[in-house]
Amino acid sequence: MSSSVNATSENGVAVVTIDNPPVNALSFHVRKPLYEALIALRDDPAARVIVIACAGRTFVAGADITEFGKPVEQPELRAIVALLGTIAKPTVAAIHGTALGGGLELALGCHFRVADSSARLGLPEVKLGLLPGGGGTVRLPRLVGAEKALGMIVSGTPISAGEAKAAGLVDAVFDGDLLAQAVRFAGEMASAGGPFVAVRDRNDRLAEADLAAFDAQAADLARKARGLEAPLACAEAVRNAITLPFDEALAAERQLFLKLVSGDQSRAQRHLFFAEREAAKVPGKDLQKRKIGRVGIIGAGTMGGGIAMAFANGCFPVTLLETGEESLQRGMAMIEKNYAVSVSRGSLSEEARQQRLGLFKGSTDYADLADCDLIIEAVFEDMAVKKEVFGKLDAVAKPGAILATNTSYLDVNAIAASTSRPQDVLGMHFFSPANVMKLLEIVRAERTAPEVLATVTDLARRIGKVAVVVGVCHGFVGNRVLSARGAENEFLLLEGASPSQVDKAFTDFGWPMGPFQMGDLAGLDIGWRNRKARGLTAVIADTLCEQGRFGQKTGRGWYRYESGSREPVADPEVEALIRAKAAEQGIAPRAIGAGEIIERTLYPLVNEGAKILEEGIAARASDIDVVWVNGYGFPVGKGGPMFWAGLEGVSKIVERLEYWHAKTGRAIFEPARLLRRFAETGSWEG
Ligand code: 3H9
Repeated sequence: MSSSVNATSENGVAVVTIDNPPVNALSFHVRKPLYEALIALRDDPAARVIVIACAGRTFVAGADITEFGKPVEQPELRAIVALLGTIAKPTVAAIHGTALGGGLELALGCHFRVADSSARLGLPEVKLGLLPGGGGTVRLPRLVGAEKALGMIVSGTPISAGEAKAAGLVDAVFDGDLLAQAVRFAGEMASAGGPFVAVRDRNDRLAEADLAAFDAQAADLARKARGLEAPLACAEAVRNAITLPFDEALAAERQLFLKLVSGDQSRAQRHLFFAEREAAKVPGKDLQKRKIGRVGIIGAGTMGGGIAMAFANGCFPVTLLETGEESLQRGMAMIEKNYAVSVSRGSLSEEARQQRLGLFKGSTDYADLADCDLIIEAVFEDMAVKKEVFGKLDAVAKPGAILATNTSYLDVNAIAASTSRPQDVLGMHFFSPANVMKLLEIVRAERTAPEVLATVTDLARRIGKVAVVVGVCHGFVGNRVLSARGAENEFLLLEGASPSQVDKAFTDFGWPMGPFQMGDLAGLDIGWRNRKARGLTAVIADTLCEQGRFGQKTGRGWYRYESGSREPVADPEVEALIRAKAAEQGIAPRAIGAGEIIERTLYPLVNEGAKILEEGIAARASDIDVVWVNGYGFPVGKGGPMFWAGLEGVSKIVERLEYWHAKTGRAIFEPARLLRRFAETGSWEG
C-alpha cells in the first residue's frame, strides 16, 4: 500500500487513512491507491464496515488544485465516489479539520459522516471560479435540502460541525478521539444491519423543494454575481438536482465543471489562491519569530479603532492609547457600538462581544505601552507628528518590541530613523474599515530585520488578513497604482465623458463601483486635503470641494444623493461645471467610448504595476494582483491587474500606451521597460 493511503483492519472494521500533507488534497498519488484500497475492501468479506479518515491536521481539503489545467489521470474523484456507491457494507467518513470541496464530496459518497466538534465542512469551489465537480451539487441537496445547499455552494462558506449535524449533513458529532468514536459508530451501524442507503438514493429532502422559492433565491444570487460565471453555474447545477434524475444531473454537473475549469475566470481565481499564499512568504528559512502577546494601538480614531478591533477579534489583548480621556472614551464608544451592531445582525454572539471588549485596556499614558510586544501608531498622517510619536515609543517600548506605522504614504525609512532601533520598525498599512478589510500591506523599510517581517506576516494571518510585503515608495503598491489609475479621470470628463459613463465602464468591467462613486463614498475632501498638502490641483474636484460637495456625507459630490439614500443620481450642476471648465481650457466635448475609458485608466494601472516591479517595490507581479483584488475591488474573475494584462494582451497594452503617450505626452503612458519585455517574452521575470 502507498504511503499516501494506508488501510488497516481490526475486528471487521477497516480504516482507510489518507496521508498527503499538508491538507490531504486528492492528488493522483492519493486517488489511485484509495481507489484500489476501496475495491479490495469492497471484495473482502472480512471487512464489515469501512471508515475513511485522514492523518495530519485535516480531512481532505479538496481536489489537488495544482492538477487543474493538466490532463486528468484516472481514477478521477468521480470514479471513487461512484465506487463508494457500489459498496453495500456501511461506509463512514471521519472528519476533522476541514472537509472541503472534493473532500466533502468524498464524504458524501459514504453512507455516514461523523465529525469532530471543531470540524468545518463546505464546498468552496466557487471561490476558485468552479462548481463542485465530484457530485457535490447533486448529493448535498439530497441531505440538507436544495435551498440550504444552494446557499452553501454559491457562497462557498464552510459550516461548523454543529450546523452540519442540524442540517442533516453529518450523522454524529464527537469530542475527543474521533477515530476511536468513528470506529465504534461504524461498528454499531454494521450491527444494526442494513439496508444502507447511498446519498444518491435519498430523495425525500428533494421532494420537499419549493422550485419557485429556489428560483427566487437563485435570481437574487445571480444579481450579486457581477459577471462571475461560477455562481450562476452552481445555481444551475443545484436546480438540475431538483428537476433531473440523479445520473442526468450528475452528467450536467460534469459539463458545467469542464466549461468552468478551462475558462479564464477560474484560471484567474486559481492564480489568486496561490498568489495570496505566495505573497505571505518571507524569504529566509527558519527565521525565529518574536512572540506577540499584547498589542498597543496609538490613536482611537476610525483607523486605530478598526485596527484594535482586528486584533481583539484575533483574541489579542489590546492597549488603546489616546491623547486625552475624552477622545479615548469616544473611540471606545465607537468600538462598543460596532460590536453591538454585529450582535444585532447575528454575526457575533453576546458572549463573544463581551469576551472581545474584555481584551481592551484604554490609556492616555505612553508608559502603559511598556508591556506591548507590538505597537502600531494610527495617528494623523503627518511626518512631524509620526516622528514625535516614534520618539516617545522609542523611550517606553521594551527591547525587541515591534514598532509599526499605519501610514498610507509617508517614508517608513524616515520614521524608522527617528528611533534608535530601526531594525524593529516597519509599516503596517491597514485598509479602512480595518476590522473588515482583508488586505494588509506590510512595508519593509531598509533596515527592518527579516525576523520582524516574518513575525508580522505570520501575525497578519492569525488575525485573518491577506498580507503582502512591499517596499518603501510614495503610496506603496496600492495607493501609488491608484494614483496612476485615476490620473486621466478629469481629462476624460473635460474631453466629453460624464462621471456616470466612466463609472459604468468600470462596473461593466466587474468593479463594484467606479472611481467617481468611490470618491463620493470615501469623501472628496480627503483627496483635496492630500492635494493641497502636496501642492497639487484637480480642476473639477477642487471646485466641487470649494462648493462643499464632499460626496455622500454632504448629499452632493460627483453625484447628488436624495435624502439619506446612497443611490447616485447624475447632477446637471456637475455636468455644467465640467463643460464650463472644458470651455475655459478650449476643449470641445466628443463622444468617449468604454474602450477608451479602460485604456486610459487600467492600462496606466498595469504600467505603474510594471514600474513597481522594476523598482523592486513588489517582489512578484502576483503580489500586485493580491493588493488590488483584496484592497481596491479589482474583479476577482480577472485575477488582478497583472494577470488581466496577460489576458488582455500585453503587446496591445504597450501599443495603446505608446499611442496615448504620443498624443498626450503624459508620463503615466510611457511604457515601463518590464512591460515591453513581457510583450516580447510573455513573462514578468527580469
Ligand atoms: C475541488 O475540490 C474540485 C472538486 O469539486 C472536483 C474535482 C473534479 N490543492 O491555505 P494554506 C496548499 S477544488 C493543492 O496555507 P491553512 C496551499 O497552496 C478544491 N494545494 O493552509 C499551501 O501550499 P504552500 C476545493 C492546496 O491551514 C498549503 O496547502 N478546496 C490545496 O491556512 C497550505 O495551505 C478548496 O478550495 C488544494 N486543494 O488552510 C480548499 N489546499 O504551503 C482550499 C491547500 O506551498 N484550501 N493547498 O503555500 C483551503 O481553503 C486552505 O488551504 C485550508 C487550510 C482551509 C484547507
